[in-house]
Amino acid sequence: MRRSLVVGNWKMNGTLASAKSLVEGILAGIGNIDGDIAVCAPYVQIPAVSELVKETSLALGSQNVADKTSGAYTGEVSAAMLAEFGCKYAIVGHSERRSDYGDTNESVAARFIQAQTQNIVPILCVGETLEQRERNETFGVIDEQLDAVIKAAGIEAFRSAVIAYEPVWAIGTGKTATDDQAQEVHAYIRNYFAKQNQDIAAKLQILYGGSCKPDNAKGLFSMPDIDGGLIGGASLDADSFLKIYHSI
Ligand code: 3PY
Repeated sequence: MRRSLVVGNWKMNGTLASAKSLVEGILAGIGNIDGDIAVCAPYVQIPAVSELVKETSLALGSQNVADKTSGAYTGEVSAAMLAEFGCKYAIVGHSERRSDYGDTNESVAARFIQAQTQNIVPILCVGETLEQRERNETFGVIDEQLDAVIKAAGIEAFRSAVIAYEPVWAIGTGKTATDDQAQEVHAYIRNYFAKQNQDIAAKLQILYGGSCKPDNAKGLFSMPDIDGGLIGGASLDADSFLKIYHSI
């Protein structure tokens, strides 16, 4: 009943030329499978990628969005600006934003709300650090991250949102959660929503992110509560990204 979704998070990589050839490579191999696919490009590459993906089944997203509507916020990019270029998704609360740029649960909630004001689907990232996992705090951390968004946006907002579970210890480290470790947390997240609204929980797409690669995607995506992936490094190569997409 849930559609699968694979999203590339390019992070701060590439040039205009490499972004274009990556998109062309992805478009050439997308095929016709029953699942959704998107790339989240750096802001300045969004206009060019937007032209290339027009009228294709490859959707476009951003890696962040401002927590305010408009005004004197130097360096920020609003949801309305992203909507002008046809962004369908916006990643919010990626752990790199939380740890390196001071994004808090509250500012992530504000970004989530801003995205939805422009019909952009927020991809809300949640996940624990290694220290938190070792202290058995994984579920408590995820509760706090989700509680903050539900408090600000309301549970109904999750009818048009995606969750990405990204254990921080698996990001950029080459370490991946095992299929069972990931499934355990995905099931926990689904159950967290089910306690508030069964229908929303059943329909919510929950992606796994964190060193997801062509050789581990199939196992992860075969788990009952994993609906696809948010892909870092492996999304920078068209063949790897397509192999992951074709694993759904
Ligand atoms: C990773 O896979 O490293 C990611 O951070 C995906 O967002």
